[in-house]
Amino acid sequence: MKLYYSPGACSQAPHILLHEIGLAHDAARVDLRSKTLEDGSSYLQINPKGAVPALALDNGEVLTENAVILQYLGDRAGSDVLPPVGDFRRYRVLEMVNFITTELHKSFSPLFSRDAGDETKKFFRDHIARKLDYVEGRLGSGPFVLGDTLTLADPYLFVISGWTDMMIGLTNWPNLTAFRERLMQRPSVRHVLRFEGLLKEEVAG
Ligand SMILES: N[C@@H](CCC(=O)N[C@@H](CS)C(=O)NCC(=O)O)C(=O)O
Repeated sequence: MKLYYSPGACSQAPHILLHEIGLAHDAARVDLRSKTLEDGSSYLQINPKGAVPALALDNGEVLTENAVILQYLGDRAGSDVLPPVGDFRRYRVLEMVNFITTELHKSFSPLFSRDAGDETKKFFRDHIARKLDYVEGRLGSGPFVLGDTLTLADPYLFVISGWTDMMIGLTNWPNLTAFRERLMQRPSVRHVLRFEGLLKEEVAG
């Protein structure tokens, strides 16, 4: 299978998950501005919506939408990253993934946009801050957002914590800060950050 990604984008969540669950994959970098791949071909032929992530499966299907790609990988893993149908813990994982994708992820889009004005950006920063207050309470001392076990929600929340660090600052959320630092120590996360050219000490060095 092949993951289409852009460095630091939400595609980093399935990228980390692929390493957590040890599924063999290729990763193809997408230029989101020009919608092209590194060989110059059009990414719109892979995903006409033009967004990452997309996951090309070995059977020729291309799956899109981050929350659904995460679920697909979770079911392929067959582990506690996504408990099986019938196990109520599954719905707790999906509840958190859905919260992250609908309440947090898309609220960052105006902050990254050149077209959004200061007032719009303030509105979304305040909105995100209120949602992060909820996450902060859920996280507690962790280690993961749903307690003792890493689930689909954690790599996704890791991405959100990075965007928060960049666009708002993490000062108001010590539990989220500690969560980010814990995840940063995981081999899967370090590997993906290095692969995407984002491992800070190496970028600085
Ligand atoms: N609905 C999609 C949205 C994904 C999305 O927002 N991806 C961003 C990067 S984090 C992107 O590719 N933006 C460029 C674009 O949409 O043209 C999903 O949940 O997977």
